[in-house]
Amino acid sequence: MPIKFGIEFVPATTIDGLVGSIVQAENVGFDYVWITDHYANRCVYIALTVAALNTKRVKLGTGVTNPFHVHPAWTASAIATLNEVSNGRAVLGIGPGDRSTLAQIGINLEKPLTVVKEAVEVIRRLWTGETLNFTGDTFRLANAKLNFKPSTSIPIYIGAQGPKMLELAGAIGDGVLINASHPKDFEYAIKYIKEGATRAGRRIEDVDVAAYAALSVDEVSTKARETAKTVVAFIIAGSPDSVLERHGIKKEEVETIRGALAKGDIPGASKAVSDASLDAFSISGTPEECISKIEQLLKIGVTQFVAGSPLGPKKKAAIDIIGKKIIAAFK
Ligand code: F42
Repeated sequence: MPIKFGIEFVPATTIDGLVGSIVQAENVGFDYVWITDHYANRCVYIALTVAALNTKRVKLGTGVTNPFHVHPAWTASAIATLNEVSNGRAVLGIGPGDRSTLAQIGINLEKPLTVVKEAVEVIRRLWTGETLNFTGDTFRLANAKLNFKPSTSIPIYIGAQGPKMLELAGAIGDGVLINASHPKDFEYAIKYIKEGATRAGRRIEDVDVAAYAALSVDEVSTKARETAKTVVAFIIAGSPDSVLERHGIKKEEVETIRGALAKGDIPGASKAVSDASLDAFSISGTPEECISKIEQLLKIGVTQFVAGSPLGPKKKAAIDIIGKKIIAAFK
């Protein structure tokens, strides 16, 4: 199976601006468009609908929504509607949600594993047209039924980094979206996905393992790497100690970055990002350098590469380079 290519879009700009980039991504050969979901950005479903109306081939998904903020019955209806509007191109990406964003609106991430597991079951069962009576630990539905059902089967991808969430994705996901860029993180993740799959009587081949990576590409390597520094500073600031230790990131570097970001000093945080950190938390460089890193991920078992922010110093040029040089190299 050739590797599939996806691209992440953050609806932080107007939908008008976003849709031009989505059409460009379809034209240069991407297979999947994933749009992030945070309440503070433009609404993911409106962005996906406009994308559906302006594209023909690319698959379109939430990357990722969460069942703490949005009830799974609502998600089941929204994604089934997107599937209609896009002629069967919808995919659902769902994860526990971003802890700090949800905290801003008073939502605590309690029992994230149970909530995601139950949400996926509720959504799948509603999609079958079943009249659902469901008593879970976190969701209760009584005589719930959709008045329509998807005409094609819709894959569900689970956003996961932690061992238990990765196992769950292996057990019940059609795919898994892993926010990471380095082979070590995928070796770690695939071990747990495999365990989950095996325990559920499935095979890892049943799961599309997607690397949701921070990519920055430019014909000039230093320009690409400089651009990746801000994203990497934020990744380091939000990473648990276990992940920072896995990559041997020095404590002083982490403290400098976190201290600068706490003061709103983004240039200061970016300046503190070392070359080693750039390599641990991004794929950045020339197209050839990026291709060789993606090849390493393929060997480990990654089956979809999702080009995540920042893409490159200039977004439009970067999407073209990814299509013409990187995607073309794997065809
Ligand atoms: N989050 C967003 O809010 N919006 C996005 O657009 C978004 C995109 C995205 C894309 C890819 C991706 O991989 C993640 C993305 N995220 C996005 C983040 C995502 O929503 C999650 O925050 C992120 O994936 C972190 O998830 P995690 O796998 O690390 O899970 C956390 C919550 C965790 O604690 N996991 C533990 C584990 O081991 O996996 C589970 C702990 C556990 O078992 N808990 C028990 C339970 O029932 O849940 C309860 C234990 C107890 O005693 O309470």
